[in-house]
Amino acid sequence: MKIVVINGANLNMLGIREPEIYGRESYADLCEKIEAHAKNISVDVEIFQSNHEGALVDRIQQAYFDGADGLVINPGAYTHTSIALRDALAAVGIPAVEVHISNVDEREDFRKISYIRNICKMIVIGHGTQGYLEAMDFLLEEYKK
Ligand code: DHK
Repeated sequence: MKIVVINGANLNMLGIREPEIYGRESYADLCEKIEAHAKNISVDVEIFQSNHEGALVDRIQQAYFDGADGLVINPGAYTHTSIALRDALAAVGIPAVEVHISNVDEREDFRKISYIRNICKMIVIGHGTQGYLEAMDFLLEEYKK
């Protein structure tokens, strides 16, 4: 099974940005954690981060052409703004899980809107970086069905 983990705007700033909200782990720590988990559950994983909306669209499309079986996506702020990301997820039809480190439903009202939520099979919010691993486990279970 091949999973692509896609992170959007400002997630490269983990550990530096608002640690009281996003924690003290760096982006490199997150990538290490994802890679170690992938090894444990025997899935192939590729991790991608960009601050640019179009690059995220390109990476979603690329996942289709690469034959990816699942997507874990945290678009950062593009969650709340991007019809293009929603359309890309709908276009490729790859089972996807929306992840947010913080509990977006308990923050500002504008964070309660997600353009991708009803395209995704599941959402994990407010579980910190552990949420990425839960999303991978879910996708693996779906894949086995
Ligand atoms: C990350 C961001 O960058 C925010 O724009 C989202 C999300 C929340 C997170 O919790 O991972 O609103």
